[in-house]
Amino acid sequence: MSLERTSLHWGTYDIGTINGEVVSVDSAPDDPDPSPIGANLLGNLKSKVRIYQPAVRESFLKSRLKSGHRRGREAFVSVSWDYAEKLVAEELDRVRSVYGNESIYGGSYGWGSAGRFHHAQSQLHRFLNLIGGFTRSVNTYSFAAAEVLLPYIVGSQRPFISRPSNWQNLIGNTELFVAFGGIPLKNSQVSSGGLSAHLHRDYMKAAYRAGIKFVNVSPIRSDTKSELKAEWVSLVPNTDVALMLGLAFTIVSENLHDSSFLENYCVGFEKIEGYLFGKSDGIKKTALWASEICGVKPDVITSLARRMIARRTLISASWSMTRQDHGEQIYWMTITLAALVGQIGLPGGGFAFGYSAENKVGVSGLENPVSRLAQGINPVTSFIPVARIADMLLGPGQTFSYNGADYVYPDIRFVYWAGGNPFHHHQDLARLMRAWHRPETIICNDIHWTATARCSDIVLPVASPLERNDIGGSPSELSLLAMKQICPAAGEARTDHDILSGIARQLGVDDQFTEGLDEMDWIKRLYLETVEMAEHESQRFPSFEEFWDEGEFKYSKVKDNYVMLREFRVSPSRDRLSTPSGKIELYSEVITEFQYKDCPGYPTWLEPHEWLGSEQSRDFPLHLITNQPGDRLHSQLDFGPASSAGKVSGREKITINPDDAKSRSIKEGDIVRVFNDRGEVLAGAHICSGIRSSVVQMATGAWWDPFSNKTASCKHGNVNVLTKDQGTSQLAQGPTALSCLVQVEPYLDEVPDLTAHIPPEIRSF
Ligand SMILES: Nc1nc2c(c(=O)[nH]1)N[C@H]1C(S)=C(S)[C@@H](COP(=O)(O)OP(=O)(O)OC[C@H]3O[C@@H](n4cnc5c(=O)[nH]c(N)nc54)[C@H](O)[C@@H]3O)O[C@H]1N2
Ligand SMILES: Nc1nc2c(c(=O)[nH]1)N[C@H]1C(S)=C(S)[C@@H](COP(=O)(O)OP(=O)(O)OC[C@H]3O[C@@H](n4cnc5c(=O)[nH]c(N)nc54)[C@H](O)[C@@H]3O)O[C@H]1N2
Ligand SMILES: [Mo]
Repeated sequence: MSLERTSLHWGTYDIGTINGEVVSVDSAPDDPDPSPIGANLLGNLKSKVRIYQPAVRESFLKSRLKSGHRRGREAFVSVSWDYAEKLVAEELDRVRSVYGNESIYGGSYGWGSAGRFHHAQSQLHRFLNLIGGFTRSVNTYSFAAAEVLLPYIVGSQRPFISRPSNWQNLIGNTELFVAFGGIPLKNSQVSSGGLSAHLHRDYMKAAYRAGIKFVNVSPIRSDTKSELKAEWVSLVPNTDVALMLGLAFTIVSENLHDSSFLENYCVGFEKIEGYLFGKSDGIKKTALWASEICGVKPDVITSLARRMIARRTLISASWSMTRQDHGEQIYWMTITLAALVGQIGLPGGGFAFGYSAENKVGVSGLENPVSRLAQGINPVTSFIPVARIADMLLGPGQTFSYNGADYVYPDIRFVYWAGGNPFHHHQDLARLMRAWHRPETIICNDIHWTATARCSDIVLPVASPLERNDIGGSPSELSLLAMKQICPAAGEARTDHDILSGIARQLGVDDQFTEGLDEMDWIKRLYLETVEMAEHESQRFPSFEEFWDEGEFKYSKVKDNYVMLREFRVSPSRDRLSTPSGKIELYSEVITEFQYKDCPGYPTWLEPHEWLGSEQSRDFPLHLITNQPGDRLHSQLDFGPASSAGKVSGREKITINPDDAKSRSIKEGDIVRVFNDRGEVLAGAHICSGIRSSVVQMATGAWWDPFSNKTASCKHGNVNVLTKDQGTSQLAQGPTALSCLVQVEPYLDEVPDLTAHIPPEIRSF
């Protein structure tokens, strides 16, 4: 057995292999809380769903352009690399000369694997830029609403979304931690880019020992670990804005708000006050009003409001809050509530987003630059907000609004995806499939036969992160990581870099693409650039060779006491925010001028398109929460042992409250049908009193496995068959997967076999 250490998005492991297959996965000894997700690596390199050879969809090979409607339903033909490279190059050349580079969609959203050099999307963008550019996507699925909104409210976005005051600062200062959407420890198992030590569990324990009282505001009790003994405020999903308005009304009507903070650091309090007292709509946002919407008792709301004022209080909201209809409002309201309390910029107080959403959030307080692969310049200007992909493919030439302007969807003829799985991540998969029929050519580079690979025309096999060298890290993580090749690539798999170099050669741009460097040259370059960017830091970096031998470089400079917005608090005139007023904008004139009904000029309770108070709840009376899986990263390695162990009766688990189960005659372990008017999926029932009644929960990431030819279905439990594909608002156009109603019933038919983890039929040329 050979043993080597490397890092992945979910941790650093000593990996044992025999004959090119993973047989043991042991977490690095100094990881205090290793992630069990690592076990999914066992047997993954030579699994039956591995893509071993370049392959072309059968009728694409025969009749190319006229067969888009057959995507996902046919056999593939294996071809040589030479053939595949030429075919991709010919198609790219044809499309760009006939329709222009705008017709190439290269957004290619997705996490790919850890590592700065082999980051699939960066490689693809670098390549596409060299051949004239592509239509791109902007923002993320994670928190698009925040990315677009926050610059208007607090002047920028990333520092607020992913760098809240760190735990070191909370411990000893915070007294009350009110967590909207909880602080789910399961999510801190990962960090995009790689990590070496999982730190949140220890910080949470220390915070508990330091006497911080936690309040978990969520329909799901386990969103805060039981060790924290959090008070559980269970609310109707998607009603947090109403609850916060009830809290705000209590504070202002009892004259408990911090007038001096509001005057010196904020603009727009009068508008908020007017809205709270019903000046604009005749409705007072009392605790009773809020209670009727959010289902939390009025006295719980008033007492929480008073405690928030009396204690040093941190008000946090999870990233998931932005992935619901009108997801902009909740972050705006969180900031507004924190402004009324008046502790923004003080140790342990204020607002925060995303604690433990990834390992790096709330830990270091650092912003260490890590070099990325240079991607060049994209001469094409067309773009979409990332979650509008189906709209774009279905509606070329149509106009869409985004962030204060109107744009037109380009006419996409060619799609290239590397490092993402839209048939995992996008909403309303049947609709996506209809849209996916339209382009003339779809290419996918992946390691495994995911749904996206199966629904593509040309599929190129990628070397997994264990089969290549790389450098890992991310600005708020605590180390730079040497990612070492564990074994040679299986079958004919190649790195994305090598695949794209081959296509670049066909198109005459390989010299610019590779710059004549090999893998280790690139890794060394990225390391040296990282060192150069950090030169002002006092810490001495080792030589590249020392770093590579050592396997890791730990940053010594961790901010012990990072307080978000401390400088602004100390001197609001010197450290102005980059908002128009230089202050926190509880009311934004700029947003008001956009005149978006679905995103007015101050935080507002707007009913989601689907929630338990809406009409559809008569037919579909359960709110489905589709959150991140605890036992895998999204859809990656869903067939692995850790992910498989989490399934119930072989299907994705659905957690259901005992009352809802009883009234439907559902027992633990039963296979159930979960459905709405967009589709149906099978799932395995888990009955649990830790979920609010009328709410059910399923994790994302079960590989899509439609009943034969019925795209609006899944035998396995892919939740995105059920979710709605609609933007958060005209401002951000973010995804709204978390606003989704369903019905659940026992599944009484014969249970079909799963086929998602079996590759499509592959014929020889
Ligand atoms: N209903 C619902 N849907 C959601 C969410 C939700 O909360 N609810 N969350 C959303 C969020 S926040 C996100 S970020 C997305 C995540 O969506 P994705 O990032 O698309 O999900 P992954 O499963 O990580 O997909 C990564 C793909 O890249 C492949 N891959 C890994 N390494 C490499 C490589 O080196 N090269 C290439 N070419 N391929 C590689 C993997 O095999 C996998 O197929 O999902 C979104 N979808
Ligand atoms: N293990 C693991 N960790 C991950 C990932 C993964 O795939 N696996 N994915 C990573 C990615 S890409 C991202 S973006 C982050 C996402 O991080 P988050 O967005 O924080 O993660 P989620 O688990 O989707 O949602 C957190 C919780 O919000 C609660 N919630 C949902 N809707 C509502 C609501 O309307 N009101 C309230 N009060 N609560 C609600 C749910 O109960 C849910 O458990 O996680 C990252 N971490
Ligand atoms: Mo995400």
